[in-house]
Amino acid sequence: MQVKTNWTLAEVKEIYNTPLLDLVYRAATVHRENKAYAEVQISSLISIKTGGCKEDCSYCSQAARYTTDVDVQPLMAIDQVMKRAEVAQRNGASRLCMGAAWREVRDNSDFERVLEMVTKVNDMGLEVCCTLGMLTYEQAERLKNAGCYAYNHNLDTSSDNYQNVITTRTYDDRLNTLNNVRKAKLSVCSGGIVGLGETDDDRIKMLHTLSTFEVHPDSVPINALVPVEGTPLQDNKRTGMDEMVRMIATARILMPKTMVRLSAGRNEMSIAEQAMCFMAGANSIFAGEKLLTTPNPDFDTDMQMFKVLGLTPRKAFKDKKPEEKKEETVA
Ligand code: SAM
Ligand code: DTB
Ligand code: SF4
Repeated sequence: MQVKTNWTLAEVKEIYNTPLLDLVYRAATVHRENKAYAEVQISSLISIKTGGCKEDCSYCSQAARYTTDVDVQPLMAIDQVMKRAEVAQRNGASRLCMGAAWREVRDNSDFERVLEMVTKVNDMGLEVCCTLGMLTYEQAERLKNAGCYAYNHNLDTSSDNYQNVITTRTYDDRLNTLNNVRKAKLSVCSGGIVGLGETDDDRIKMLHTLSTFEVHPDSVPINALVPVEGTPLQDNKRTGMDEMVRMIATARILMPKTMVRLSAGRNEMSIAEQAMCFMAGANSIFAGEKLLTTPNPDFDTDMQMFKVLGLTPRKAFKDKKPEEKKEETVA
């Protein structure tokens, strides 16, 4: 399967604006060229450091400046993380994503502790993903050497809309970290949120940015905004199923080899709504009763859904390591 990285904005727009069922049909056709189309990656999230973040991301329960229900928790002990990792693995997760409410990583004892967690969780046979805020190249390299597999760093929205959502950093800061992550040969995970108050054009532009990276992200999470009381976006209306399906299907067509993750928002979706997302090419989810700070379907509920839909959990490390991956790129 060839991967195209020179999509024009007009091409992305045309795909995105296809009537929904035609779009799903096309995306499903692309997805079925992948022989593992019925496999879904299960990733479990742990918030290893919660709340008290100095950034002003207007969707986030963990920003110190908003009054939300989230209690500030210091960096978790390594044993506690290991216990959570064991439960996730027993429940079928192949990847563990550790999230910290940091603006950026600092070279201090907390980072040393995270590196130790990474090594220990990797030794259990789980793919380790971290999402810790901005990183330098050296920090990305240290994560990689400790056994980290992937790094999540979302663009969230278009560059035009970024300052309406976050003012304490720039889009270029985000792109810069993603560059450091790719250079350190970590698997790149980057996506966005639907329901921030963005326009269709913002969604199209974000997908255009992701799908014209020199190498496509290895995974693209598509989150539906979870409106959190106390944040500026608390009253935003629930994201429609059609909006999630459209984003996922467009991402699948643009980035055929990428894992497209149906991320936050599943707690409010029926099995039928999620089925449309899998049909449209989603092949990864976050499972376990909590995302970082908000509820998510529990493992048993998801296993029942997998049974109904004929989906199977994907095994860890099925992909070649990112450094061994050579894409056939159409220039
Ligand atoms: N602090 C780090 C950062 O910002 O990169 C890592 C943790 S941050 C919580 C990870 C991602 O979670 C954000 O980039 C955003 O895409 C997503 N997220 C946070 N709050 C959300 C919400 N209420 N609804 C949907 N997605 C959310
Ligand atoms: C991603 O794209 N979504 C996850 C993960 N990467 C870190 C986080 C979703 C957070 C939803 C809100 C919360 O639970 O605080
Ligand atoms: Fe902090 Fe990340 Fe939340 Fe932004 S999204 S406030 S950087 S934890």
